[in-house]
Amino acid sequence: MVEWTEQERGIITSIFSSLDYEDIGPKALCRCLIVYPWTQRYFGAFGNLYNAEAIKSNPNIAAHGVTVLHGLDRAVKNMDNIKATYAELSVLHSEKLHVDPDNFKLLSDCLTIVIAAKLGNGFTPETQAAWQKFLAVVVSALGRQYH
Ligand code: HNI
Repeated sequence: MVEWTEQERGIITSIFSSLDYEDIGPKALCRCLIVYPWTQRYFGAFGNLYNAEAIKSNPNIAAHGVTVLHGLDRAVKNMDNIKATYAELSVLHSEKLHVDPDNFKLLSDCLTIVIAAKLGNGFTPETQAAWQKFLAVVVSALGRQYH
């Protein structure tokens, strides 16, 4: 089981409490789809993804970016049991959506970049360390049900 220090818990909770889901979620997902275009293949039913502008103005993508952050919210609320919290979501991404689990890391990196840009100087090395540890646990939990 992953151990969290009080400082790490505090950092993760405070990032989420100040997070504007409607801003950060879409930006992170758009960045992932633009920087790693092969990730677009899972969003064929989402409408126009023709170029970066189309992706950034696609309302379905924006809405899904918010959904992903709400998914992360569940991990924040269950930091001591992220694996079990994501068991079902992992099965969904594996068996139904057939998302290559390598992509979880790509999206989480995009999220880190967007949050770092937002926090500016507030994104200290300690903040980055706690944040990336959190995302690494999320990525591992989402990849658990793949076989
Ligand atoms: Ni993901 C659906 C959370 C990474 C492709 N995804 C969801 C849902 C949540 C979610 C929550 C909604 C589930 C439901 O309807 O019950 N996804 C997350 C999280 C991460 C993640 C927390 C990682 C941080 N998903 C990814 C990645 C891809 C991805 C990296 C593809 C590149 N997800 C999808 C697709 C759907 C999806 C596709 C279904 C969307 C739809 O509405 O059809």
